[in-house]
Amino acid sequence: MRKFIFIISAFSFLLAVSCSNDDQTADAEAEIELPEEGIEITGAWARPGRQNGVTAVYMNVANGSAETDTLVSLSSPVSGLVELHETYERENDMMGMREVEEPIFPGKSAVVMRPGGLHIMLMQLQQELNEGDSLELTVEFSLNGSKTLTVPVQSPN
Ligand SMILES: [Cu+2]
Repeated sequence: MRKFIFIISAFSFLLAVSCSNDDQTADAEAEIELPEEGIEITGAWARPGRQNGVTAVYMNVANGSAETDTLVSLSSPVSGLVELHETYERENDMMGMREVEEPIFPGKSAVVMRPGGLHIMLMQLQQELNEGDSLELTVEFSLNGSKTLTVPVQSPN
């Protein structure tokens, strides 16, 4: 039963991504260069957010090594709780989001986070985040260790 739910959720996630996909984003995905080794994060940005509210961070995670890596933890000084979320389609064409239970980053490939798809959710914001601000985000992988990013706050578009 669990496996069945996983298949369904993976399918609706793909559906959601393909609906919001246009040729331009497909090109952008193809253009992400893999590093020769290790994990490289590019294109990170965050939406503005209110104090005590939530925001989302998007980025490209390119894994140039041959091995699949997994996400161990996420943290940010501006947030009380950080999770990797996926967007999925609920009943009645409503969109929902939920934590990714097994966040994997396959070797020799890139994972793209974007509005309407995968995103890093920052909850319990300790401060207001406006366009032009930036925030620190630490992403820890099991094989590639942790990386602390400075993420610019931008409005979508
Ligand atoms: Cu979310």
